[in-house]
Amino acid sequence: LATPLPGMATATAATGSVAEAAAAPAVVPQPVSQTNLTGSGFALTAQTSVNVVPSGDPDAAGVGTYLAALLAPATGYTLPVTSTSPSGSQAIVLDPNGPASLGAEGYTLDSSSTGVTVTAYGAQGLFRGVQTLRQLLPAAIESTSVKPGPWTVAPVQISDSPRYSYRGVMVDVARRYFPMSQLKRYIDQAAMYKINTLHLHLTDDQGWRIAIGAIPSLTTVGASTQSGFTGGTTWYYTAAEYQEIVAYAKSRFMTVVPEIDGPGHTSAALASVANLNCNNTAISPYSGFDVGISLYCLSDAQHVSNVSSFLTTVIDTVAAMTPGPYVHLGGDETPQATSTQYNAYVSAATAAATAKGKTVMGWHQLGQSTIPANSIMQWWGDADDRATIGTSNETEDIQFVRNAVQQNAKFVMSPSDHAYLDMKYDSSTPYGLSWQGYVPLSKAYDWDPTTSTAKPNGTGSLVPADKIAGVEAALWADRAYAGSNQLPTSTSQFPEPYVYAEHMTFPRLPAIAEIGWSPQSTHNYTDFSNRLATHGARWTAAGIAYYAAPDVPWS
Ligand code: TNX
Repeated sequence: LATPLPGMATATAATGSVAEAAAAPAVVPQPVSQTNLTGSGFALTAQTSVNVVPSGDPDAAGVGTYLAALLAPATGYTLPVTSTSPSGSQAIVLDPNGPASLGAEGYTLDSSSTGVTVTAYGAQGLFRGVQTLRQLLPAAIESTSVKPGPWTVAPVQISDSPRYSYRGVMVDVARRYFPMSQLKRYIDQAAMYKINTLHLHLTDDQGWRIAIGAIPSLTTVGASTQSGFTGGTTWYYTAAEYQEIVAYAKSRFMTVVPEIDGPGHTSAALASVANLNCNNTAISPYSGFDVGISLYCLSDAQHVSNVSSFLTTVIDTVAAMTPGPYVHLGGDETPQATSTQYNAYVSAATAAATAKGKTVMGWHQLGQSTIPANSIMQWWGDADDRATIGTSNETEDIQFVRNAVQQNAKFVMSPSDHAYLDMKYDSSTPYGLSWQGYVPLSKAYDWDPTTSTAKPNGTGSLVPADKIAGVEAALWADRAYAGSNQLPTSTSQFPEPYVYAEHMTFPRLPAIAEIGWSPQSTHNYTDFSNRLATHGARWTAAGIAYYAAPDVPWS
């Protein structure tokens, strides 16, 4: 224990010495239990090895390799990854043979001067524990070039597991195409905060981003636009590229959820395939900024059949490339659809998904129709909807949610007034929208999934707590350009997608991640923002173009 300097001891008398308080590691999301120990911590050196204890889980060794690769750029060390504990040297031990009671993602982490041990029940929990471990090292560990160190792992005992098993982030690659490298970079950044699901919004009015071999026009025509861009080239993921993203996400223990949006948000499809239109004539590709402008033709039996066979081809292709259990069928914003037309879409799309053994996801509007057993609805309503529950002004959104609850659906919570990463932080934010008002960090943090559709009088919940699968932040990209209060006049207003993404995501995604991971009892905005304040230095070291929000006490 360091001796407190004269004159400094009193300020931290309650928690111990100054050195101890200053060293308290700031883990985000907050672990279930964290005890900060005294002592010098573990000194990571060029002699340290990463020891993965042998187990039946073939993915565990990969977590060791991942950790060694994570530590290499800043330390300059090439740490050996071993399966037998080297005698006489200190090691970071990754043990996947922990008790089943840890669950798929839980872990314990013990660090002291003699070593670090992460214990989990399989590889996935080890991977989550490794994300905590990196946060116990100095911020410079995130640097992409060699830094001097020293590399001390703070001494702690942590025992941790997630509140929810679904903790997602959505990327709107339809409005703004993300090059492969930028999508991978985003996956890595989200993994730092224990996000385990990547929802790709692959299709919308402004673009179709996934190659469907049997329908080449979907990409030759449908991928020729973005929000604010058109012509010259096409922007989409080939089947091989999509599978590369799925595999990259899997290596970060992240499941990809592909979204094929419909029956609205379909201009790109309507421009590519003539018989999806009532007049059997393809529309022009759309590169504007509006929503609620399109609908598959579902007004006669022939067109319902056309749409159904189109969706079957698309969903079969996407399902075959997607090892994860979900296909997201959209369902949002269809002002022109009659309920018969809407139901025809849901019936065709869900039949195609369930035929391939996929669990259906959809925006909460999908709940107005008959949905398959075990479907997951994604709530994107807000406090105004909540306020109408049980009143004569009850919104349709609430009625759709109720209908989904009656069908025993589960829910992922993406309340748009908290979890929409495309909302501006404040009036100075260059990008994004503000139809939900501004979403500063405090608002991104200040909500509870169990009450995000609850009755305002507290007499019960519209969505029972045990039907909440988790949370998801949504990075829409309809306004991924500077000066977004006006329509853009020049492509120079469009930053690289990663610049937009990182500005809107950091610091807010860590807030959503903590809502999804940490027990409700730990939620405290002041504590959270004080912890997160120390992560700015990590993002700087990593080269993340984050927004240094003025309401965070960055240190
Ligand atoms: C609403 S939320 C949409 C998107 C827009 C977003 C912009 C939802 C399911 N649909 O089409 O991109 O608002 O904030």
